[in-house]
Amino acid sequence: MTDERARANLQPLSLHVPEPRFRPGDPVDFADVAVPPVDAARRPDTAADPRSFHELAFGLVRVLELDGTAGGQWNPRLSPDQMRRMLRNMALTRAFDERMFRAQRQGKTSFYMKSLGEEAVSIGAAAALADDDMCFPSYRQQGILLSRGCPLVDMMNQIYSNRGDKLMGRQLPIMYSEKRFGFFSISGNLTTQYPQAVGWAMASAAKGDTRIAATWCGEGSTAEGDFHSACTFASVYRAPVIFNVVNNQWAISSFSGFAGAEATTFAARAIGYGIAGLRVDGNDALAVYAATQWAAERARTNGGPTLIEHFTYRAEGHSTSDDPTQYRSAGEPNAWPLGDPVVRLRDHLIALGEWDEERHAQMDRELAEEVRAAQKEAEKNGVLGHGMHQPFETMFEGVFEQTPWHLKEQQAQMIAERQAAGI
Ligand SMILES: Cc1ncc(C[n+]2csc(CCOP(=O)(O)OP(=O)(O)O)c2C)c(N)n1
Ligand SMILES: [Mg+2]
Repeated sequence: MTDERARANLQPLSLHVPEPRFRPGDPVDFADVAVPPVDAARRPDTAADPRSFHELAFGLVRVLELDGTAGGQWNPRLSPDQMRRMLRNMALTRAFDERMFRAQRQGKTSFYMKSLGEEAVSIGAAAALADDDMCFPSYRQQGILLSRGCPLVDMMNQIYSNRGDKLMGRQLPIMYSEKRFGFFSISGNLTTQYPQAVGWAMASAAKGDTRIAATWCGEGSTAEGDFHSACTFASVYRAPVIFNVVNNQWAISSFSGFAGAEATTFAARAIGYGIAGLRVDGNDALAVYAATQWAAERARTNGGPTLIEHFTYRAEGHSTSDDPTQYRSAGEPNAWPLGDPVVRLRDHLIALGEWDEERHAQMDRELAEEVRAAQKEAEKNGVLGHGMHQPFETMFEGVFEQTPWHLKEQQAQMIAERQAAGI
């Protein structure tokens, strides 16, 4: 029976609606963002029981201090050549992004997404994975394709949906698909890649293969059901998969609190599924490398999945269609306490005596020229919106092995209508 009188003194029920700390015009202070020293996180054995290192889901795996020194148990001790390659790939990603962003502003394509400030997440992982491990990325991991040597012209052809676009203009610009480079087709439907990665990983194991899968999604995307069903399957079957959550604080204009960041970390999601969870400084390319290498070894030795949260910051807009000045303080990107991933690796190499400002500037000039030359080449195949780059009737092809009768009918009708209109 309900006792109305007993409840009479209670406050009415209410909901907590998260609110970001800084809005446009607010001064920014990230003093409460904990940045532990590099030796604070221990590195467990890759075969360890996930229950024995829960604290790693709440701390921050770091290798590079902000003064350019490196240390701690997670230091992967890479050679200067390996680190210079990673630095170059991050700088290439930045140069490519810059050029393609401008191409969108010049009306040569309809859409582009930069990864400014998050380059280490892709480049560190690509360096640690085997080249034939299968990647199921989101739309901000262009750095993987660039690391694996995908020709810039091919990527640009896709962005321009031109005659050279192997996807024949059927995907939104930047939603690449590159079987050659172990890069699964990007989907605009957030987080669908998560269960797909688990399925691929399970198939790899079922076939007795040695390749593993890795997948990426943003922190906002962890709110999707697909994220959770992927974690359940991976946990149950100990699938050889690495789950990367790129926590760049924002999901377009929604801050991370709407995906649960006020209550716990994203790495802590792993604990509920009984899988390994690591929270990593996402602006530290060496830490991303080390965590990925650890998770890859675990997966490849049948130790099961790892969930890695990459703590980073989206330094610019969500995409070319976004204007972050409308919803967040302009001071945030510069106040972000984990710095710039390119600068951090550069400073480390300089501190080692393996790099200098002049070589860095020279590298940037070379990369800008490489990207500019590729752009010129790609534009010979046309740009988006300027002409019909693919035979229009091909839009009905390539989905089904045998085109169904109703699509054949629509295709024929379209051809007839265009002929009648004299196009
Ligand atoms: C299922 C689904 N819901 C919503 C959208 C619209 N949408 C596209 S990107 C995005 C934000 C995703 O943010 P996050 O997962 O944090 O990734 P980020 O863009 O920060 O890398 C949203 C809501 C979508 N594409 N698919
Ligand atoms: Mg995000």
